[in-house]
Amino acid sequence: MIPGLSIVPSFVSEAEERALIELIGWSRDRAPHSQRNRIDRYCTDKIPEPFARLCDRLIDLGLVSMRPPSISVNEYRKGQGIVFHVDTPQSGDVISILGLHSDAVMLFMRGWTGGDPSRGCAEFSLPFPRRALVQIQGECRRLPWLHAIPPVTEDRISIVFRGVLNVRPAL
Ligand SMILES: O=C(O)CCC(=O)C(=O)O
Repeated sequence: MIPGLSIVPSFVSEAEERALIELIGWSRDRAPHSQRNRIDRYCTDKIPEPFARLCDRLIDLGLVSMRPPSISVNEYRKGQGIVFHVDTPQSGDVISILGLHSDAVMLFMRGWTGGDPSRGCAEFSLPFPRRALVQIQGECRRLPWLHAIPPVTEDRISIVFRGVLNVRPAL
């Protein structure tokens, strides 16, 4: 495992997963997006109650030090993924990602090594089962580390909690 990378299996139950998918409004009749996955964003005062409860669970389990102020929902159709990237500094020190609806893989690469950046040159491959929570912080949160989701083999959703700052000791 890369330093700073961790996974919590079964962060939500199967019943909770079903309720979250219903809330997100997974709609099979929505026109498929050809390249990019669909993204919805929520900020501090407009976070739906079920997402707020997940934030409380993150705190109760000691996984974050504060309520994540920003939540994004990614909706991937079969064949869609997200290319290698590093999240912006505004995304905070800890990124927490809950995978729903299908299993996936998360790839990690240390800087560009040439070749197709969307697949193929990963140095570390993390199986990311549905209902698990992946946390990216510390070393793997920063360049030169990049992460990606290769094209998914089944429709998938992820809920991404951002904006959490590590509490630093006062000087
Ligand atoms: O969907 C995922 O599991 C990863 C999402 C991600 O890396 C991002 O939104 O920046």
